[in-house]
Amino acid sequence: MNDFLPEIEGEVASETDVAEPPLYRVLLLNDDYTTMEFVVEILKTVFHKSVGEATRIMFNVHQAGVGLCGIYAHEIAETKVDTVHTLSKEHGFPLKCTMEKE
Ligand code: TYC
Repeated sequence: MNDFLPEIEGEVASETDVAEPPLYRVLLLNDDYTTMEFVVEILKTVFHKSVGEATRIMFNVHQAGVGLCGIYAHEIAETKVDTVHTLSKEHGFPLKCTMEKE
């Protein structure tokens, strides 16, 4: 027996035994004051979207009221939401962002 390795009894762990961290949708909310250019810039810089994808998401939020920016682990989602709010305030916009469990 190898004293340095833990003894494993029973079956080999299957993929379903491995705990997956919960994921969170980060959503952008529409408002009447934030400029379309600023929202596209946020989607490019904070969410790493291409210009085309950022523009598509921005128009989707503008029309539907809410839209998906990305899906992340809890701490990353929280940081994205905080960054959006900090940048929005710095630029004098009321842009809001939320997160919800997948
Ligand atoms: N509705 C804004 C306008 O007409 C644009 C906008 C889009 C604002 C998406 C916020 O999440 C948003 N200037």
